[in-house]
Amino acid sequence: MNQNSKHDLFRRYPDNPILTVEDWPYKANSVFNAAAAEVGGKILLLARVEDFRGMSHLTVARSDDGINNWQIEKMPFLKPEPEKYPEELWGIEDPRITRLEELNKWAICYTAYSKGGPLVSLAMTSDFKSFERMGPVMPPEDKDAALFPVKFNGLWAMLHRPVPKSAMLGAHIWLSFSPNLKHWGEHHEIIQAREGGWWDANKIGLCAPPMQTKEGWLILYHGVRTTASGSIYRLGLALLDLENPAKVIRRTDEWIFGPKAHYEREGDVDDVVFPCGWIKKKDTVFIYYGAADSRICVATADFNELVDFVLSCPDHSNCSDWWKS
Ligand code: BMA
Repeated sequence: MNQNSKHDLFRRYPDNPILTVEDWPYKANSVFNAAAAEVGGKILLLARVEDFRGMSHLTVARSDDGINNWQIEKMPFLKPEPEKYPEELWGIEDPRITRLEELNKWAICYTAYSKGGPLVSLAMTSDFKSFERMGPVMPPEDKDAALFPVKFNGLWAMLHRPVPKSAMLGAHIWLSFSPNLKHWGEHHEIIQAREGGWWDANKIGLCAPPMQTKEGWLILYHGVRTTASGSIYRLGLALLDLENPAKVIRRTDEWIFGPKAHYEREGDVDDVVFPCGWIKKKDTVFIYYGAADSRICVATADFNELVDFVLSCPDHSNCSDWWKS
């Protein structure tokens, strides 16, 4: 391991998983990949719930401390309505929540599974009781999207992961801008999946929404390693410039968290850790992640350790495709 190794940044909660389908007030196959937000002094998770047809919807759970005593809504918050919104034909998956202070609302980016493939849809809410659909904002195939909480030069910004027609070209993280959250343009490819034997070769995607730090926007992303016995989903960090988020300042070489515990290694899809939300409370970051596409877990990290670590990683400011050489 080199000096930039750090496999103990995230500490698993000893009583993981914190939420499973056994806790659910109605019958379902699995609960996983939950978005997170702090709402009215509580931690709110918007969980992906997969039914026995294989289609997903989103349901709200609330807890005072973000770990115990979850109150789970008896009805879904956001469920597919393919008659009115055909892009939701095969379900709604993997939400990410961003607080937009300027609008006094939360924005929820989610994957709508359309006949043409997964795409990015956006919904707005001010109370997590009702919501307004903004509709699809990126065509298929595109997912793993989240908004930044602030505008840049008067434009909203979104990270997302389009997939090119040829898998050979790799699936990378892009940044796009919008004046009104509906019409998106000024697209930049900003974080590339690496190639060859890397843990994050060929396919990466944003996990939780970008977290603002004094040093830049902290990005948590997943990398997918394809092996003879399936894919392994692991996590890395990057840091984007505060003023110009198209500029990647740092990126971890090694993954910082991967499937190790039995509840991450075995499930409907083995060897997956898949966070969709993180919450900073004082100096502790709570990372909420789906484990093996079957259950919801939490890990904690020290905020300053995360920032110090990413700052100690290779400088990317002047690099393009440096890993190929
Ligand atoms: C990704 C997404 C996630 C899922 C992961 C592992 O493509 O569909 O929802 O957790 O695969 O199966």
